[in-house]
Amino acid sequence: KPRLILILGDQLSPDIAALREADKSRDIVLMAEVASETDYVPHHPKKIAFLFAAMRKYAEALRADGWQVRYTKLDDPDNAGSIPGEILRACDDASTDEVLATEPGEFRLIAALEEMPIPVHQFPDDRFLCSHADFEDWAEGRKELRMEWFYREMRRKTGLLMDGDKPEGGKWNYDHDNRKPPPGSVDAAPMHFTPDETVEEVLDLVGSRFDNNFGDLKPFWFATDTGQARRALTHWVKTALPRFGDFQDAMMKGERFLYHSIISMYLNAGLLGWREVCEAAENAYRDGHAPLNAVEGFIRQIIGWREYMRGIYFLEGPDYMSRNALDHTRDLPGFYWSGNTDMLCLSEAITQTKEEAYAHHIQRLMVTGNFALLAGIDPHQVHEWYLAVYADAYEWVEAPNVIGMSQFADGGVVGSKPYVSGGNYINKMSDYCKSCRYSVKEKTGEGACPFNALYWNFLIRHEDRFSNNPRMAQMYRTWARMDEGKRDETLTSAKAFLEKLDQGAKV
Ligand code: FAD
Ligand code: DLZ
Ligand code: SF4
Repeated sequence: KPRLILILGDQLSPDIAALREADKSRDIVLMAEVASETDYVPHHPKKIAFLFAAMRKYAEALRADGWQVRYTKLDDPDNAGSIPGEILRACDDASTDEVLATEPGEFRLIAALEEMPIPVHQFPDDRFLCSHADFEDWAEGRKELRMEWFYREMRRKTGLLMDGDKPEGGKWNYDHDNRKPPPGSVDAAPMHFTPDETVEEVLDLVGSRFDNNFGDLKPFWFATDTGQARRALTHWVKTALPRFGDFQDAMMKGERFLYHSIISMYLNAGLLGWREVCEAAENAYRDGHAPLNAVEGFIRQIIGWREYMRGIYFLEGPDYMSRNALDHTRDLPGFYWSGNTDMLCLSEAITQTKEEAYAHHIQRLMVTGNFALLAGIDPHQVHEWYLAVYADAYEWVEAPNVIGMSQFADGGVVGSKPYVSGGNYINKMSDYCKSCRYSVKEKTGEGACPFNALYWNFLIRHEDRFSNNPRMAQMYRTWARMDEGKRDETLTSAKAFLEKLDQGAKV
């Protein structure tokens, strides 16, 4: 009898583990668009459309390669509405009870497969460089799980940018060169793809079913198969990688992509693999096309941060998403769903998120993330927002970035200090402040940049926890030196702002 081979929406790699175990002549590949996956958070319509289009094209490619594929569309009247439901229905129809899967990237779905009335064999997802066991070994006995040490091991393991057993150029990390303020103009743009018939069909479906979700469905220009994603990668390496490093942390009004690669959604869904991506970048360096600071910075994001975040998610376990080390309870402000705020940095980041299902790292960390942390927003609500609104968001990568790196809700597993800043940092790294209603130079009062007073308010609120942190001591000394009137004014200013926020007034 046949076996069912489950392939999820973010498992669209040609060599995904469960498929490698399968027998083309007898087994049936099972893929399903289901409400339980589209609705666990209100995903951005572009994200849903991207995944459905990529799933449908992947299924077509398997069929063309001789596989038998059972594909359930979302509007199929018999759709069981969940992955377990679709497995059971398919088992019934094919008179089988043998199911092979690749381990999902989310505890919720792993548990759902484990709890099925029939056994579902889950193979490890070996599309990653570091297995769960390897990460556990690395973490074992360490007081601090520093990404930098993990990254160096990954460099040695892969041989990427290595010169024998030494790092290329003599240093492991060239981040110091990667902090330039925004350039005068940007001479790069991600490759756009015109929707084909499959994409158009999906756009119709998503447009009618998810019209109420946050986010614009059109224009839709993402790559939706491996061939296209590879073209997008090649285009980026040629046109933008050389300047990626320099402007990695910069933000610019109206410039949504700068020199970023815009490949995270392709990597996370399986259209691209980490190795081909890193090798493309390394080759550009070896050919003299891109400088070391750009290529090292990029490779570090992929074999360092991306793998490290996945390791943390699986190491920490399912309760990670409900951690709230700083006891933050304020509701997520309504403007996260509209962009309707006078704070220009936030309105830029949120508006582009609405239109593109994308914001780059510093926007996510130092604008939307920083504000939520300073304002004391409930980290679980912040987590659900990020999981919904970005085309690249899956819990294994989103949660360690949000709960850990951005909100410090894990109490310091990912970061040794919280990523908070006043308006100064944003002003240094962007050109936003000069067109903002608020004045970044002013520290208190109605017209002052809200980040300024909120920053001190955060530090004082959490003085017990952070004043002994050597990396933050300097800021507490600065506070102590401020005259008392100024300190009172600062805290009063923060309080007035937060009251306005709580009343739902426009800020
Ligand atoms: P580039 O800047 O070109 O970087 C290259 C690649 O490196 C990315 O495609 C990505 O695969 C990888 N990468 C870079 N930083 C990270 C990181 N911190 N963690 C994991 N991979 C990284 N990334 C996601 O893929 N999914 C998420 O849901 C997600 N949520 C985030 C939430 C917050 C609060 C923060 C601060 C970061 C988050 N990131 C997430 C990481 C990062 O912002 C995105 O990977 C990046 O912006 C994607 O754009 P890009 O492809 O243009 O990346
Ligand atoms: C994100 C997502 C969405 C929106 N829809 C589907 C779907 O209909 N079918 C499917 O197989 N997968 C979908 N996914 C991806 C899953 O949510 C993802 O596999 C898990 O969250 C594990 O990472
Ligand atoms: Fe953002 Fe403050 Fe700058 Fe306005 S002044 S853009 S709120 S940092």
